[in-house]
Amino acid sequence: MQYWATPQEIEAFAADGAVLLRGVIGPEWLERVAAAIERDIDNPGPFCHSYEAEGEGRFHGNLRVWQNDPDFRAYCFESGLPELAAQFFGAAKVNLLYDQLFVKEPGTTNRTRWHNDQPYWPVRGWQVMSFWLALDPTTAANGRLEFVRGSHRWDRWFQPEPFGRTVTRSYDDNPDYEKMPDIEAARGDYDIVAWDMAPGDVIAFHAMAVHGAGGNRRDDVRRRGYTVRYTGDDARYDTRPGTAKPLWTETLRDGDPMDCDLYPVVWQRDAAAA
Ligand SMILES: O=C(O)CCC(=O)C(=O)O
Repeated sequence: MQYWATPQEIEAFAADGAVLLRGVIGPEWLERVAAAIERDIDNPGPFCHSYEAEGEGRFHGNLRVWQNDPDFRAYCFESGLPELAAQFFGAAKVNLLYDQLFVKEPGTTNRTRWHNDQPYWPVRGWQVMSFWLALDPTTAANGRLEFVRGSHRWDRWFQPEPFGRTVTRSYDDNPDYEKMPDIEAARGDYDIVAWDMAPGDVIAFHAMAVHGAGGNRRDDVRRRGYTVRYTGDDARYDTRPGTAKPLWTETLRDGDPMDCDLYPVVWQRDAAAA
């Protein structure tokens, strides 16, 4: 069943840059995505970027997984998230940007460093957002996401840094980006917001929102997160330096609308009305 955001949720997203949506994804999709995650861990695609675990655990990351597995693809296209993105954007068209896995196994103490997403991505425009799906009960103890409230409106582009020591950077420095301040060391100076989540809950967040996550300090609960990212009407391909090379395409030139095989149109108002 399609999840529609309430006016309060849309307002919270606009003001805070992130909002928790409860029970967006039902048991059937959860089962399909969970099975696809296990397939990806066993047989990861070319963009796998597992981060070296600091503890006993394992931090499995991968992107563009929709291109490898029909169930990830179906989720990105048919789970109702494109329509939901259109609702948040107020857009007539939604493109899939890409999807990404973040699986922290029990005992994986790695933090996900504070960052904002759009500096990594070859896209400009305001209508760029993500939906982070929890597949496990997620709390402060096993690495729930945290956001700096309102940071999407700072208009600050922070230099991406790898999430793990062994990850090869897939992007260059951009001289116009600034260094991320040490938010962790000065948490009290920031308005940090976070939510405990149940499987099927989703956090909708803006691509410029500053966010991070703790490690999974539980020894009995995984923390499987699956993010899908979409763009709306005003998004344009952007060849500025510093973006992640696995997201580059030869098909588009700077300033083009996103539409192409890598960034397919997944929802259109005209088609939905027909
Ligand atoms: O799940 C995590 O640890 C990080 C998620 C994240 O940064 C994202 O989805 O943009």
